[in-house]
Amino acid sequence: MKHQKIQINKRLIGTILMGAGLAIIMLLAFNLAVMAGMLAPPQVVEISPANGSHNAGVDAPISITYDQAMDPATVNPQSFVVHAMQTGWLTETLHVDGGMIVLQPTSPLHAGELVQVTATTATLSLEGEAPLEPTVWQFTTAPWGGNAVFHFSQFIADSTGQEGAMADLNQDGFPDVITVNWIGNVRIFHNDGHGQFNEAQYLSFPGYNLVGSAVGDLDGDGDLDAVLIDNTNHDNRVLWNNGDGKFTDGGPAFWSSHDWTARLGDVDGDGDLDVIVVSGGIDNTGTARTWRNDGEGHFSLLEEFDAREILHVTFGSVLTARKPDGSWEFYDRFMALLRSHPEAYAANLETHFLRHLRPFVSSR
Ligand SMILES: [Ca+2]
Ligand SMILES: [Ca+2]
Ligand SMILES: [Ca+2]
Ligand SMILES: [Ca+2]
Repeated sequence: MKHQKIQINKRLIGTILMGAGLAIIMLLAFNLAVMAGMLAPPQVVEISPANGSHNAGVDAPISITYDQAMDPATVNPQSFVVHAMQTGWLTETLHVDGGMIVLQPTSPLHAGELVQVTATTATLSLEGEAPLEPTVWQFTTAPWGGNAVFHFSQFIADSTGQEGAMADLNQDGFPDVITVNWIGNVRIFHNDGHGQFNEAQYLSFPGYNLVGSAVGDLDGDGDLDAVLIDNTNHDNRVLWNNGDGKFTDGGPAFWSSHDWTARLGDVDGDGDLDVIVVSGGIDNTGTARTWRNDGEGHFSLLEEFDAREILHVTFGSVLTARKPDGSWEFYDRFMALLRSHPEAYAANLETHFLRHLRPFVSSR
């Protein structure tokens, strides 16, 4: 009996030792993998077409390459997002070749089309590691032909027309036009394929002072929606594309403060298009606001930035810029200009300092 007990204990100790040995080996393997960089976050090696390029082919593959093999199961149009701003969200099947993720457009993009790409952190390496940061870039496709000589073709807006946008709203391959005007009207024109535009829809927002519009797929269903920018105190609106290039009013989307214009872009790297709005402000100081998209076209204020700061920083860098030989680029000429117009300089200084001091002056 006693002998048997000793036998059991020996077996138990053996099992424990074997388990511990296995754990040590696994720990070692894990450490070796980390040391070999196998579990390091994927690093971007290359993107194509290059960021900011203006001569990408209309059928060029769009790709990102990481320094390690990526897991195809994590790659889809929501994790590698391509917004072609005249075509819409590209939902083609993506291909993974080692560390390279590729989208090959199934039909050519438009000439001169802006394309915005987000490689999100939802794509994982085969080891399950996510890139530390999303990669967001944009490029423009190259135009072909053309000699920069223009001939009048068609009159499609009215005298109160403001900022319009061109994009393939009904997804038939030809760019269409949306225009907004000063008295709250929106007109949608569809391209007949021969460059002739026919009015397809007319919307009216009485009291609105529409000055800007921007087009992009804001709700992630593939078709191009529109943001309408108001210059009074009405909320800016979103129009939802029904898929056929006609729109349903989405109602007030986010507030306006004498806004002027909007641009769409993925500012937070999650794949959906956010909105950057530039407003004139009541005192015309200028403010940029970023409105974050929740992916379904609901917007919340992400950031507010006083555009005057840009002016100050730019002014400083221009003033201190030097030529390769060390001499001033602009400083001498600028100072000479000020010295030759002392009255104008003094008047401008007064206006400038008063603007800064006004907030501190009591209204009593
Ligand atoms: Ca079209
Ligand atoms: Ca849409
Ligand atoms: Ca839609
Ligand atoms: Ca976004």
